Amino acid sequence: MLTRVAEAIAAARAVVAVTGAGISAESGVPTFRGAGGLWKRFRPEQLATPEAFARDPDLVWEWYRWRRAMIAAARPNAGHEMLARLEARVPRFTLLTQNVDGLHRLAGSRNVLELHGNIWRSRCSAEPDRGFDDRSSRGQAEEAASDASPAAAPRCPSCGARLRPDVVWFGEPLDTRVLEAAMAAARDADLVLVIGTSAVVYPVAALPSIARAAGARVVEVNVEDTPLTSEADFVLRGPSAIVLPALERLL
Ligand code: BJW
Repeated sequence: MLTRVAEAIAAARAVVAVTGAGISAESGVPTFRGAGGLWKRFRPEQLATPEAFARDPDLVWEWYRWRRAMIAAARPNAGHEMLARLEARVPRFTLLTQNVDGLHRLAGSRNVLELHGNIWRSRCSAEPDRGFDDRSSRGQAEEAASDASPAAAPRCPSCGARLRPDVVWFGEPLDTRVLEAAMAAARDADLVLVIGTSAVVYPVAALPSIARAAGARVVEVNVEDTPLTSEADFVLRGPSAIVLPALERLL
């Protein structure tokens, strides 16, 4: 199976990788669903919806600061690194990620579309176009927060409204331009690698089917079955930090 997938990659002109939380699991970043997943311990409707933020922005920020601390300590793993190298080997390669952890770029991937945003950015809840990069030591968002209590939701330095993490919560639309670019890449692909996602969150979960309907072959890399498994042309069962480098050795 691994050899046939390697041959399909070698023959492809346009490859799309769709990644989810599972690719970062071996970097120590918890997934959302399944054993040890965040949604086993936390309720999405209390933390990852616009209503939750309106109700208790301090609680939401506490959760995101805790996750930022975990992600700050994480390094890209062999799976992220393989995809970064693959980009250089394939004529057209697009990485579509649901992950907000930024580990793909840290691994060296360049053509990355972050469909659910990035945990290191925040933006004004009143004026969404006003965004902040909080990664560089203490960003403006953190500065603003420290004026109040360290646990409080930070405020926009320009207008005083609350800042929010620049991620996509349930019930919110994905950035139209990013989603359209992702759909165009999916339609253009000869081969789609779907890696470490439970494939239950839409619209991203529909991208492999969109690609397949346009003629692409679909490869799933996951430690367990997902709703996508039955329509995948190839299924590589195992941890992505093991499976992806093994695949690369056959290229
Ligand atoms: C490994 C591994 C290893 C582990 N190696 N593998 C159509 C049908 C039904 C519902 C909807 C629909 N359209 C929209 C909806 C509603 C909703 C939705 O999809 N709900 C479903 C859950 C039912 N979608 C939305 O609300 C989206 N918005 C939207 O559609 O807007 C429409 C709209 C238009 C106009 C106006 C208004 C609205 C937004 C979705 C946002 C999702 N947000 C989150 C949080 C992001 C921020 C944050 O991180 O805090 O995104 S939820 C969470 O799930 C996160 C993830 O990106 C996302 C997907 O999870 P993922 O990555 O798949 O992780 P897991 O944990 O689920 O799976 C991990 C996998 O890895 C497992 O399979 C493991 O087996 C595997 N694994 N170790 C390989 N080592």
